[in-house]
Amino acid sequence: MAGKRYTLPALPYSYGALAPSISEQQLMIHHQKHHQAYVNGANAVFEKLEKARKEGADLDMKATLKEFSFHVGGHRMHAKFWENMAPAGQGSGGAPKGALAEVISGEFGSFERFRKEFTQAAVSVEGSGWAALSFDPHTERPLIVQIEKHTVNTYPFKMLLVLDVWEHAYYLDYRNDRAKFVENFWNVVNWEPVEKRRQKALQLIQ
Ligand code: MN3
Repeated sequence: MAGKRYTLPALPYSYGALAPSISEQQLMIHHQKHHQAYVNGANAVFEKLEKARKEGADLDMKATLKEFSFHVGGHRMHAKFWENMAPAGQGSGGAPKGALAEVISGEFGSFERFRKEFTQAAVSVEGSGWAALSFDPHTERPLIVQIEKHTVNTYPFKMLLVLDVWEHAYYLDYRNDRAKFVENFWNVVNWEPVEKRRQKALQLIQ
């Protein structure tokens, strides 16, 4: 029996829903072309592995696994990215509330300080990568992560909030002005899934 393949998840809103932070055209290309390419790339590695096993052929395991990490990482990070945004005014923007607000201000001192550190991490990614807020359920502490490509410099922690700062994420709308894109990202952050991910991470070690 063939194993399951990765599939492109539908967005939880329409392509135009995040404008003007992210335009319809920018979001459509990002989802339909870039995200789809990571899904296809991951599935192509499955096919390569299955074919080599069937034929008893050797594979360059180092290269194959590096390729797999890149594509699966790209796929999963994008799926999280779409989920942790929402149209302005629909639960998005502003500061988190409740337990998440306490965890963030407990670690960073204030939401403003967290936002500043996260923004600086996002704006200063060298080349292609992500900024993320991760969470270690063992210490119950959140940690900002600056990721190269999709998986380099990550920790084995749950990703709570992710922001794609590859040029393909913003160049149609903002050209080289990544800082403006990051500033406008805060208007469409959806805190609800961020808190849900934190709760899920806590449950994993209980
Ligand atoms: Mn991307």
